[in-house]
Amino acid sequence: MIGQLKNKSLADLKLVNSLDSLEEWRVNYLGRKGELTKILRSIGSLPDDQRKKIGSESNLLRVLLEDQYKKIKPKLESNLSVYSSVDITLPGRKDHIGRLHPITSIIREISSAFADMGFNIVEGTESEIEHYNFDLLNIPFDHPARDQWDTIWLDRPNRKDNLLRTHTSPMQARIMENTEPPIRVITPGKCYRYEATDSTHEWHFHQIEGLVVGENISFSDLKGTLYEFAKRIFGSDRKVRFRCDFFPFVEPGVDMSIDWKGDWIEILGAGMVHPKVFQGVGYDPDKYKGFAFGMGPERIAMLRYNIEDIRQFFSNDLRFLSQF
Ligand code: FA5
Repeated sequence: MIGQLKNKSLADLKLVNSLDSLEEWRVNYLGRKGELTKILRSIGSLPDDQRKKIGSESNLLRVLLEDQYKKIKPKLESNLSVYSSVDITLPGRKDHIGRLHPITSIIREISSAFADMGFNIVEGTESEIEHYNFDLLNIPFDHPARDQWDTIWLDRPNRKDNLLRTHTSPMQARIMENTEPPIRVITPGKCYRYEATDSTHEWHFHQIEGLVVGENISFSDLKGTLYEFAKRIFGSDRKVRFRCDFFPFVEPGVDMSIDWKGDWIEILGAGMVHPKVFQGVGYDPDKYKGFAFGMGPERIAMLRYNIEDIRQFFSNDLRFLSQF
């Protein structure tokens, strides 16, 4: 009797496909007037020899059916929640697939050009202290060069010297303090300046700093490396211009511009590392020479992709961004 009931109840359970039909099944077998409940209630009136056997078999079956019920119920509920949260009558829409931001792509492209030339890649912090952003770069407190970078200062308890770095050059000293020459490294990252924006200036932008230090590094290494970089990014036909420039942490200093529709766009500042910078990090300036550069990936992306206004990169306009 119990065996037949077991087969029948399990066979019926296989037909259950909704919460309603599960409830019907439960009432049929486990409910107050259910078939198994009826047997359990009648046990007391059975003859002694059958009571024990039927009692334990029907109890085992009850446990089995209750277990099955508990397993199936959450499955049916979760199916229900999928259907209730998705409106399957809505017309299909195309998936929106994201892509890399053009500045991320250009930073990766430039980084891989330098990696091919044997440079390591290191990242630094965007929050800096005056010591690295200015002092170790030979920019003393009262030096007029500090005025070139109107700075965004950070309001920190017990610290008055915290700022958002105005350039990636502080990484020069941080790297030299922790490394022995020879050094050949680039450090990409974000910078911030409190300045008015225009078509070639943003108040936050990226730079890629480069630093090479060794015993026999000369100005021709600097020019050769930067020409090679320009060739790899813009092709060998694009016109490149070097001019003298001043940065307190290099001597001599230059800037490099790229031809832009008959005019020039400056993409980087560079020069031979100033002896005072070497002294500041404990390097012997008579033994070591080096060059450094700091380039702007936004300007390079403008030149590569023919973008007239730098502010478009961070205006978050998908009509612009989805063209890359
Ligand atoms: C510097 O920031 C120096 N630290 C570069 C340097 C490094 C010189 C190592 C010598 C040795 P400058 O302010 O010129 O220099 O900026 C370097 C490049 O960053 C610029 O050529 C430009 O490509 C980019 N850049 C500077 N200011 C902005 C800005 N407001 N918006 C977008 N790009 C900028």
